[in-house]
This record gives sequence, C-alpha cells and structure tokens, in this order.
Amino acid sequence: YSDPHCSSGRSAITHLFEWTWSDIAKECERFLGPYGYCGVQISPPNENRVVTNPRRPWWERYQPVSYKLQTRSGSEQDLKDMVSRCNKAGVRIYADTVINHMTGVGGTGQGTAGSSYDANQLKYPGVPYGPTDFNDNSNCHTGDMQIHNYNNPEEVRNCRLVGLADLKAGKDYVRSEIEGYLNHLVDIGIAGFRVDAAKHMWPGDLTAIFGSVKNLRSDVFGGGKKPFVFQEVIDMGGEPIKGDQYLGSGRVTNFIFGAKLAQVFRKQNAMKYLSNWGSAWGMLKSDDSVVFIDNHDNQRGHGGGGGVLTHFEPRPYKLATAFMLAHPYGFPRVMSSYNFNQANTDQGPPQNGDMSTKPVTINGMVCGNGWTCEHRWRQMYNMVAFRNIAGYSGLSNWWSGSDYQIAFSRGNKALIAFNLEGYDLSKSLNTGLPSGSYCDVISGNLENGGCTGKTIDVDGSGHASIHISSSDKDPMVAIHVGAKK
Ligand code: LM2
Ligand code: CA
Repeated sequence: YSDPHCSSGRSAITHLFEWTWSDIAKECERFLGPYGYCGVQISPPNENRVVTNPRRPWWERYQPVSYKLQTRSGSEQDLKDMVSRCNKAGVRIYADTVINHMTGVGGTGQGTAGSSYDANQLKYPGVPYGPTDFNDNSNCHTGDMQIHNYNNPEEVRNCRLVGLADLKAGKDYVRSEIEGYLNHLVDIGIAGFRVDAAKHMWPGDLTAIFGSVKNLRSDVFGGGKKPFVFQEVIDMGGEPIKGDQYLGSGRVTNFIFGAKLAQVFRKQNAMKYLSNWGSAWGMLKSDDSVVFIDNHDNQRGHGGGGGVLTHFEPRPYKLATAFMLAHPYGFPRVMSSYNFNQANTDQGPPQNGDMSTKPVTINGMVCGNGWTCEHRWRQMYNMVAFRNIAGYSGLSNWWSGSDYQIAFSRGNKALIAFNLEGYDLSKSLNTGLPSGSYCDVISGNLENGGCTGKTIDVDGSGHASIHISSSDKDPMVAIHVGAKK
C-alpha cells in the first residue's frame, strides 16, 4: 500500500483542495501531465451534508451522508471523466476518504446527492446506516460521547470527534459498506486513498478494510497492484497513538515534517542542522511518510494546526517547499489552496451567488477567481521537475557554511543551495554535476536555449561559483541536468 503508482519518472503530488472534477481534468491535461506531477489528492468525492450556516464551509465535506458520488465538485459522471482523462495524461488520482464517521450528531437535513439523514436518530438511508452501526456507550465511556482525552486510545477511537457520529468499523456490515465505497472508486480507476481521521480508527479495522479492497485496475496500472494508502494520523510525538501503528495498511502523513521546517525557515532553528534530516528528527522512515509543508487543515488552524508556513508567507514557504522537493526524504505533496480571510477559518471555496464553486480561471501561468494555485508557481513546478530528474540519486556533497547557509546535490543530477543569512553567499562549491552551463530554475527557466534567470557554470572538476544575495527575491538557487544550456 505504500507505492503511489506514479507513471514513470514522477515523484510528487498536489492537493487540488475543493477543485471541481472538470477543472481537475483540464489541469491534468494542460499542466500537471506536461509539468511532471505524479498525481492529485482530490476533496472527498462522496455525498456530504449541505451546511448553509456558515455558508457552505470547506469542512462540510468531512460530514458524509452517503457513499453516492455527488458533491459540489461534480457528479459520478464528472468524476469518471476526470479520472480517465488524468490517467491518460499520466496523472494519478487519490481520493480523500472519510470513513471514521458520518455527520455531526443532532439535526436532520439533506446531502449533496439529495439523500436525507436524521442525525438525531443516527439514520443515513442513503447508505443505509442505522443506530446500531455506530459506537455507543458500550465502548465509549466519556458520558457525553465526545473525545476529550488524547492519552486514552480507546476514547480517541470509539468516541465522537467534534461531535461526529462515530462508525463501528469493527462491525462486518459497516466494513462491507466502506469496502463497497472504496471498490467503487477503484473500479473508476483511482490510484489510492487518503484516509481522513485514521487516528480515530483502530489499525486492525483499517488493515481488515484495505485487505478486502480490490486490486487497482490492471488496464491502467498493470496486474496485482494494491491501492496507495496514506493515513492521516496527527502524531507530534506526545501521545500514545503513534503513526507507526498504522504501517500495516499504508503510509502515514508526517506532521512533524512541516512543523520542524517552519522553525528552520523562520530562522528559529539553524538550517545547518538539517544535515541529518529524516528519522533522526523523530520522524517515520522515509518510505513510510507522506510529507508536506502545510495541509488544508493546518493552513487555517484546524487539525492540530498553527505555526506552519503557508502561501500567506510566500518567501519562506517557497524555500521550505523547495527543500522538501529537493531532499530525498518522504513522498511529497504540494498544497494548492484558495485565498481566504484568515480571520474566518470556515470559509469555503470561491463561490457563485448560487453557492456553486467558481471555476479556476487561468491567465498565462497564474490562476484567477480566488484560486492560489501554489502548484503553478515557478519555484514549485520547477522543483517538482528537479525531484523527477534526481530520481533515486542519494543526497551528496552536503555543505554548510554559517547557520543559515546550506547546499547539497542529488548524485550527479542536481544541486540546490540556500542562503538565509543577512549577507551574501559567494562560494565555490562541488556540485557533483557534469561541466556545462546550467539555468537556475528558481529565478527563471530554460527557454529557447537560454536562461531567463541566473546562469550557473560548472567547471571540469564539478565546481561552480554559487552566488546568493540576501536580498534575492528567493534566496536559493537550484540546477539540474534537465535545464542545461
Ligand atoms: C480530522 N482529523 O482527523 C481533521 O483534522 C479535522 O479538521 C476534521 O474536522 C476531522 N478530521 C473530521 O473529518 C473538520 C473541521 C471541523 C469540522 C469537521 C466536520 O476541522 O471544524 O467540524 O471537519 O465538518 C464542524 C464544526 C464543529 C462541529 C462539527 C460537527 O466546526 O464545531 O462540532 O462540524 O457538527 C460540534
Ligand atoms: Ca472512531
């Protein structure tokens, strides 16, 4: 379950948070395929509760009403069309699956596919689930049925997360409904699953569920392939529930990664200490991790959030993302956001008057209509290409100068250098690269045989004179053998 099934030579995904399926299909064809992204994490594709107060918040999608594939991102037909077009473009689709719970308890209403629900009586006829399919006071002992104590794993897994009706995933019927949903997505041609709130599920239930899910479509992926599974476990190191308890059913989202890099790129912890970046920092093994600088939760203070870098601080955010993509540790996910008022952590995606989602407009390389599209920033997409070119080459030629100056290579394929000091870096460094004239892919591109940004010359011994001014827009340079004059 830990192979993302990227098409050949690709190595990073993006999360197109709240995009519609038709916009994602177009983005696969016009951008993600050509620019070398491996895949896309999509918002939950199943029917969710329609929340109108606040007005259609992003988090309504984390309140399932059924497993029908109709949401504000589109219909089942739209989803199928997107998956097949993206697969054709060499881009994989990973579905965000919410299988720990249904809606918040209390109240009645409708879902995005028109199914009714009665959360007073725990009835979800669109599945159908009834009251006996949920955990109750026989296995959740907190009185109010809510989770309060994160030091008690039974409470975290059997009680209600922020009041959400908690499914009894140990029950055969519940498992079979969840498996039916996941198999439906596999039939459509998706490559894997992000598992929302995995921390709130028993690892044994997850291994049983994924153990029964079909193999991926052989016409797309070849025979005998298990879906890629990455499980959302917020483990900052201080609780009895640990990420490594979930490795039997796939990878785990690594939350220490973004928190630690935020400190480094905010100059609260010396960058030179990154020389042993990886398990030595209390993180999972590289092959067990999905890594990211921020996600849709913690960029707005939800999901254990706060303190991470986001697109609201573009300079350190680009530096941290470039480090993530340059370094071999983990399987990286680039966040792609919409703009929002930071005082309003509920705000949903850009919406029309009728509450439908606004399309992503494209002007040159930039997105409009309130979509931020970090994945289209030059520094991001060029570092995705850098990672693809680096491939399996290990980290080499580690160099550090003062506290906030580092450089490293990826074998004889690529080199990156950073200078966060308040003064310039000028230094001859061993790049490990073949001699030649390379374009710095941070300050520009290789176009018509020339560099639109800085040029860096590597001599016959593999050395290059690296110059990074403290006042550079992005105080880093990156070169690779795919962008040579
Ligand atoms: C997660 N991890 O396991 C995410 O980190 C977390 O952000 C998700 O909550 C959670 N799982 C459920 O998928 C998000 C959001 C919450 C929101 C829930 C459900 O962060 O704010 O809760 O989705 O939509 C909302 C209200 C909350 C209310 C709840 C139930 O904000 O006040 O609780 O709905 O009605 C009474
Ligand atoms: Ca649970």
